[in-house]
Amino acid sequence: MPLIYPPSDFEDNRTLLKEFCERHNKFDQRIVLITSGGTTVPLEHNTVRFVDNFSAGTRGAASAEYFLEHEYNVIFMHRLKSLEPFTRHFNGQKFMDMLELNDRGPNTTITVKPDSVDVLAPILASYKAAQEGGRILYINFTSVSDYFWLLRAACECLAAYGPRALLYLAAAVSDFYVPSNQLPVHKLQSGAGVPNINLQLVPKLLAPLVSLWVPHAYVVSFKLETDESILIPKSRESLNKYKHKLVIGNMLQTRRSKVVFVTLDSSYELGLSREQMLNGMEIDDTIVSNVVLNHTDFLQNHKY
Ligand code: 9Z3
Repeated sequence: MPLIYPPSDFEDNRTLLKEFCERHNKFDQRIVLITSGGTTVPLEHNTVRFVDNFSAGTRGAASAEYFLEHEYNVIFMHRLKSLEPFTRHFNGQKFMDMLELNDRGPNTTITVKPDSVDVLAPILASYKAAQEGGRILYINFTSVSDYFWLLRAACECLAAYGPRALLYLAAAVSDFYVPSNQLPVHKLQSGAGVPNINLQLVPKLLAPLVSLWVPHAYVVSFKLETDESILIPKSRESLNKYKHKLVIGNMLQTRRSKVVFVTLDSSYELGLSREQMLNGMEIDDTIVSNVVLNHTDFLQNHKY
């Protein structure tokens, strides 16, 4: 993995992570590291083109809001320009449509339309509370290599929390990459013919993360599949291999309405009915409540 060169803003992010973790590490405070969004795989050092994936970061951004509600301090490590907690509700034109321009001219004022106040007010209140309490730290990555550097740096800081740290690895991290020494420096030229792109397997960081970096933390990973018949077997395979606590399996097609919680000795499905979805409920709320219950249970039974 091209871990030789850290991203240019790496030291700044490391300082932010360190300060955030130290500031909140008192009494019984819990902390969650959420990874969110996809990662890019650059095809050139001066990157014009890259391989990407579908993830918009909805799962991670929504879950961050619910973890804050459960009194966790949150490190939100996300793909640059993917969805973020709170602002995700006003993506695209939604925000503009909530506003009204009054008295165009020198005395222009802007107000929130009365029927939008009910939507905006609770989200704004939660956003302000999280900001004012300094309870959420936003850190962003773009490429799979940036992601790895930051993940390791975050774990270095989280280790001090022992079992009070929860890792919620929801980012869709690329399984393939082009090694740094095989990347052309400059933009691939079409005149040079069809490029021969040789993708290699990305090493799974879950192995050192679980056994070395945060050995006492509660680690949850996500497993995404498109073939339902392999979802639970693959999730269990991951648990057996990496020895973490929980895999949350989801299908690309149904990830907004159902997931399966897989542990070494059990699996159970969580889902939303059509009616619940029409009422605006989010599966992420249910997922987070259940993860928090499992984490609480783990904390109560934890022995160093
Ligand atoms: C997930 O499975 C997430 O739930 C989604 C969320 C990426 C499906 P959205 O961004 O989607 O809300 O649209 N994340 C993990 C996916 C993944 O790549 N897992 C690896 C694997 O399946 C293991 S770490 O092999």
